[in-house]
Amino acid sequence: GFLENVITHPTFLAGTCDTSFIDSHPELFQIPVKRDRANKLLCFIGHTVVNGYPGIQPERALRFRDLREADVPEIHYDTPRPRGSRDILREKGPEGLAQWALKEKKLLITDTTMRDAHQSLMATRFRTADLDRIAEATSVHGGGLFSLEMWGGATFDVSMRFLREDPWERLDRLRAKIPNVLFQMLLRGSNAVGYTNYPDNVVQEFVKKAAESGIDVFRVFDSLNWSKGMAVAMDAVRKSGTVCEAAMCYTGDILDPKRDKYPLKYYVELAKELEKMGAHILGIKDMAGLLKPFAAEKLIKALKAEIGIPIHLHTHDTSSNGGAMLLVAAQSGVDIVDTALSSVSGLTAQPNLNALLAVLENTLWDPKLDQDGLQTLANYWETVRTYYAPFESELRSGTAQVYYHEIPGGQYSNFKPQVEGLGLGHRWEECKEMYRQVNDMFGDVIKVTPSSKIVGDMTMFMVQNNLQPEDVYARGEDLTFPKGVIDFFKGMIGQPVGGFPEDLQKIILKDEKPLTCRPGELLEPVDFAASKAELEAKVEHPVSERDVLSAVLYPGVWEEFDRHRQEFGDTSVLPTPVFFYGLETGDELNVEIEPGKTLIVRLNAVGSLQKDGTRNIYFELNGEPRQVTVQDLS
Ligand code: 3PY
Ligand code: ZN
Repeated sequence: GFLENVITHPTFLAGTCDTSFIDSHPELFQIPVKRDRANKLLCFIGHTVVNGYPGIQPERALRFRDLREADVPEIHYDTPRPRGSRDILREKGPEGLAQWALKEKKLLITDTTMRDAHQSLMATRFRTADLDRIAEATSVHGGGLFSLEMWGGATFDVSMRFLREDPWERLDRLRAKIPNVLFQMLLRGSNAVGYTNYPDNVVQEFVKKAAESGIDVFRVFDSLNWSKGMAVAMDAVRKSGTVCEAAMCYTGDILDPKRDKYPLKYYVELAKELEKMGAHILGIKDMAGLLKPFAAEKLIKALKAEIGIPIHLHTHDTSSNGGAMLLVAAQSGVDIVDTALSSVSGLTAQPNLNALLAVLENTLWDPKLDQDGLQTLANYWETVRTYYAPFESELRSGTAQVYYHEIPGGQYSNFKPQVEGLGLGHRWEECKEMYRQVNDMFGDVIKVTPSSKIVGDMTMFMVQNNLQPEDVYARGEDLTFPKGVIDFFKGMIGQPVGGFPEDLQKIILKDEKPLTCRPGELLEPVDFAASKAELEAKVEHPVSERDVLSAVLYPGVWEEFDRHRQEFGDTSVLPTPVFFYGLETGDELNVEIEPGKTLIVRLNAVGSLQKDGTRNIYFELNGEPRQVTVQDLS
């Protein structure tokens, strides 16, 4: 790279320079870096051309040339951003913001398009490139939204594990373009953005960094509704000066007298407790979409009478009753609701934002948002969604079955491919039935990440091994249960409402003793400085504090992501159609690797398989021929 560039420079070749020539010509250092970057991207594209993208079955892959570029609504560079909810937070602080939300007559709206909608419809696969391109327009046309849910939940893990991009950078890039609307994230209490309890100081450090990086509202929940598992995260949020939205997860059916484990009284007591613990906003997290319209009326009215903080309602439209439920909730006094832009709404995602706005027009609750502008955002996502077709779940219509199996929307689009991956696709109906039975065996638990994953793991274990519940009770001593299930019964993610079913706990733990305290009390705090040094020694380059956090949360995943970044550079700049599907001979593409710097890439030919298992790929880069060699893994 660099040396080549120096030694081919005419002055160097003429032998007329000493080292001061290098000192006075810093561009010698820059040119090869740029070339290196383009080359790395070509290697990545070449790799995808030859081998496809990991996790996409070749028969489900799309073609770059068939995918249309999405229309981005035009925003003039000096169009001022509307004064938004984030300006209110800046002026009034979290308590003032909550008071404002409480007093507003209109229904306040959160848009989940950038987080839960794609988590629930296409396994969290939306890439930063697609989010970034619509960010400015979102800031303008979505300027009247209460918040954008755009981080947390599964996005953190998936962005590193599958998309090979840095979740922190996604946050930076969106924040830079959307200064006016509150950014909201989903935080799984002591499980942070993971699937297991972390030491307290990891949760604290994570919240601190997320707040510094631009998160304004943290929706904190515990997957068993165990308030003890939420306290550390809630305190950290309050300390960071951001908005603490404590959420209780809704399960069962408060209208059904036979489902008496989680009656209205249970939710009212929990809400009061969360308010006492310092919540600025109460979240109701209806992760599976089980809250029926008239149950919502009963719940919201009761809560409004008992608590003094605003209520933010989250649901999933799996049954297709979600829109109706939100209307009843609005009428009953709910303050804020979650919805998604129409083209990524419905089914296992949130109810339709644009449609809700249309029906609230000329009512007391009219959110008075920019309906035409929000339609242009929905149009953008309609095209972008086509890029992600291989990740779509096959659910075609709303289903009343969800009231029976209770699978959360965010799990559904992931669980089905997992079942298929085990070769159990033909037994999908049986899996949903077994999910319900496992829930009964576990004592009717709250099911949301990670408890829902544990129920799912047990379900797949039982279906795969042809076990019925009675088999587990009869010969459980001889079975090796999935690790997550054992940890759950050990108390490693906390204590379920009403405790564990003791007979099953004994069978699963064998002779091990369960915890009854908070796991965070037992986990050793992480020494971040030592972790940083260790990590740098291991990967042989400097890492940021945010990298250290990513690596502490997801050690193996982060390392693989980092290896990708070292080998191919920042591939998040590639448009999605080429990132997933590569190019075919004759295809040409523009890549903006940074503002104002565009590469024009054309694929000219793919060479034949060589003895060493590689192929040469012939590109044109900005009109110049370029060749890379990649391993053919087939
Ligand atoms: C998550 O934790 O990712 C969820 O969306 C739970 O509903
Ligand atoms: Zn959700």
